[in-house]
Amino acid sequence: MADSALFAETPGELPVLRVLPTEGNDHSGVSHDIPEDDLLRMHRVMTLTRALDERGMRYQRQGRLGFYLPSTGEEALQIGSAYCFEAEDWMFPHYRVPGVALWRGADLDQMVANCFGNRDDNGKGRQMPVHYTMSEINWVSISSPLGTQIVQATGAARAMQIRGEKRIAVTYFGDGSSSTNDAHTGLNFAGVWKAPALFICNNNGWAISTPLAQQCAARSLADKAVGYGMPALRVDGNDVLAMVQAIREAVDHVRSGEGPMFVEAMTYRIAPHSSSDDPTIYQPGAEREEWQQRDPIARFRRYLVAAGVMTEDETQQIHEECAEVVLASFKRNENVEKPTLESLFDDVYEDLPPALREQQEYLVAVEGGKVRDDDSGAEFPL
Ligand SMILES: Cc1ncc(C[n+]2csc(CCOP(=O)(O)OP(=O)(O)O)c2C)c(N)n1
Ligand SMILES: [Mg+2]
Repeated sequence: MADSALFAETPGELPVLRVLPTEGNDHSGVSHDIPEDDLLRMHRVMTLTRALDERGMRYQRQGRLGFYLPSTGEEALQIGSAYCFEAEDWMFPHYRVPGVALWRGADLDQMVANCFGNRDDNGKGRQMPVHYTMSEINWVSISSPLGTQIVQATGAARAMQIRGEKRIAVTYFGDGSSSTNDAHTGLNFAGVWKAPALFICNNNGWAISTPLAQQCAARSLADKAVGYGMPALRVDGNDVLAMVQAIREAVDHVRSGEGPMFVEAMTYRIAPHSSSDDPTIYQPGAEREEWQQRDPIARFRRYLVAAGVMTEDETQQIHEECAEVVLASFKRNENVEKPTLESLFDDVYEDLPPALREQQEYLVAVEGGKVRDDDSGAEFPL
């Protein structure tokens, strides 16, 4: 990574932990103690995460889905970290880590139902696509406002500490989100309380069109941890085995009661921020292409094949299987009806107050064509 302008390693910075070679086929220096079955499952879930992205973006481009947000190229960061947690730990995620949910056994159909906001969606169509809610895997609902999950993780970790529990709170956030007020508040109080929280900063170099250097002057994001009184690690986020090594070390530290820890995982957003974005307008093309060559799935596959864990043909077969499973789920969910407009008013009050009941009846009447909406075509009042 030293050859990238974005992640130039200046003197004094923490080294970036790496296990797999960035290129080539010399795996003689690779060492780990991960059982073969786990390696295979890691590969499968990384491939499934990619397949979900590919189908989500395609459906959006075909006009069959309103919005999608990919994490393409960031699968190692997700699955390598997810591997290190226990089922009873709590996740406070951002929108760029669906693979963590898949690793924890999330129901793919439920995730796709969220993307369509249909009647099977446990969020009843009230969340943005890719903003999953899955309490059954200890996954807190994703918030669009950046950084809010960081304070939530600190609060939950503090509660776990007071109750004397062994579990930990894990939060994921981007490089841009590390500059929010909530990041400061969450990190600061986790440090003060020595709360069992793990902060994983997904440094993909960009906050939509803002490059890291335009929103943070620190030598590295890991440097920030010093000011909050917690140790930090930097790791190659495109190297799934390095992620396991780094996050294991961090989890051991946090679970032992020594306090929180900060991990800066270095990757690059090779995909658009979302289906609404065109990064070719602002990302240097050569840089993106260079990072596309560092695909974490291809890199892991080179190792798995070289180590005799699987053959090229088997990797291809898994790719096809994952694509099929995802396509079947999209086809199924595409045809599920949307929640009724009326249902927008449910779940807040046990008995709907009269003013809201009136609005509900009005909305239903407008939808049914019984009443003309006088406001239609009016300016949005802002
Ligand atoms: C508080 C807040 N400010 C701005 C936005 C608009 N916004 C949505 S995503 C995003 C970029 C976030 O970048 P980063 O934290 O690096 O995460 P990434 O998208 O790169 O994974 C911005 C500015 C928002 N959702 N919330
Ligand atoms: Mg980012």
